Amino acid sequence: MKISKIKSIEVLDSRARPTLCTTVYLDDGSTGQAMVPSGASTGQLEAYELRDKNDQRYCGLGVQNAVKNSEEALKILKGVSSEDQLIIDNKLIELDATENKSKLGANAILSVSLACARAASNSMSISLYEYLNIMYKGISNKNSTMSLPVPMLNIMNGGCHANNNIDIQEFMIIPSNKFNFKDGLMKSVEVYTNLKSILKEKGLSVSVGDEGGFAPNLKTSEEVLDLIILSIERTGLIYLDDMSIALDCAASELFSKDSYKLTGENKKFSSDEMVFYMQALVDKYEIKSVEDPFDEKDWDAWKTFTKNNNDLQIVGDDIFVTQEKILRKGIESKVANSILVKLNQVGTLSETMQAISLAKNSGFKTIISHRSGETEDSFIADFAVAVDAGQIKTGAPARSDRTSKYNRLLLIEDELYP
Ligand code: 2PG
Ligand code: MG
Repeated sequence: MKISKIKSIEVLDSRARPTLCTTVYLDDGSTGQAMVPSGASTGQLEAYELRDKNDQRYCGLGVQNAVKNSEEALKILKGVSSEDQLIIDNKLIELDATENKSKLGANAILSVSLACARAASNSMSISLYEYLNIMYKGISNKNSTMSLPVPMLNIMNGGCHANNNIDIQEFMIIPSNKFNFKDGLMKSVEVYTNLKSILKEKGLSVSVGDEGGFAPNLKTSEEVLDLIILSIERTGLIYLDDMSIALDCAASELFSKDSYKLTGENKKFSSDEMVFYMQALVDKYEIKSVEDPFDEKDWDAWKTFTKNNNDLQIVGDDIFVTQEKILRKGIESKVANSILVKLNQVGTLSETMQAISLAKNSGFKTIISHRSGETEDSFIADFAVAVDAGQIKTGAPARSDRTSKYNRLLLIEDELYP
């Protein structure tokens, strides 16, 4: 069905920053709406997020120009079929005509790209995940199935997502894949709830960070990991058999002038020392998955660590920024073995699917991810199911910006496996 109108407004994300909400209208009266998220620990090569920089509004963070640009995209999209996602995305890329989508803004482009997909699924009266699965099959040229992802729940927040001294940004729990989605989520919620009680008993703060995980003032990663394992055991679960731990170190945030500064732990490491530190931490706690253990430019550390850890999931986020070209280089250089997938790092739906397809064809695992600044839009839940991603990370099981994704997955599971 043909696109007839695009309308956007500024709405708020979970950190009180403005973002776009775009509605695409079709000739048959169907509409599709999308809101875009926003990161804090961003990779340098991410697609450009356009902000107004007008200090008179929203402390300079307004997105009125991006709103205008998204609506102006109608001049190239009017009359185009909403089902032609590749054509839509390529037209947006052409109109922008910059390397990093800095003219229109990746936030403007993504809101249109996603709203078109929603409009198409509404017009066809099929679920978004079903529609996206059809699209993914076309883009990947494979008969991809659908599946519920295993969740990675960020229950302790540090780094630039919290106002505490914890150096590592995210401490996540992963329920065993022997559980279905609903039961895995329930077990994870029980661990989260027991962790809250343990923190209270110890007189530690139970206020939360940007992604809904607790953010007490602890100094070392080991203290955090001990508390998480204690809460897994108090839940009556067996560590590793029932529930594992994943980390997102967001190490680019720790790196400056050739060294890693762990302020909470009061340590300063060279690249080699950081490899050693990460290895010791991962071995001691039998960590299952580590994201961004090193700076996005410290490829030698990534290579050594990948070579030494065949059984560990090593996830590239800031290093790959969901861009096919960089991922290809990473695969060739044997850097990491998994990719974190964020739609707004690249800026269109079809480019994101192309990166996923390359990852899968190369034996890389894929994890669909939220951003630390989120909205109630649950697009990534449908997306993770549609591309058979296998895993999703979308924060703690708390705060509506995070639970909207988990709740949507519960609904999808109920639809697919009643
Ligand atoms: C990350 C993300 C999401 P941000 O580093 O993986 O958890 O954080 O959106 O701030 O980049
Ligand atoms: Mg990350």
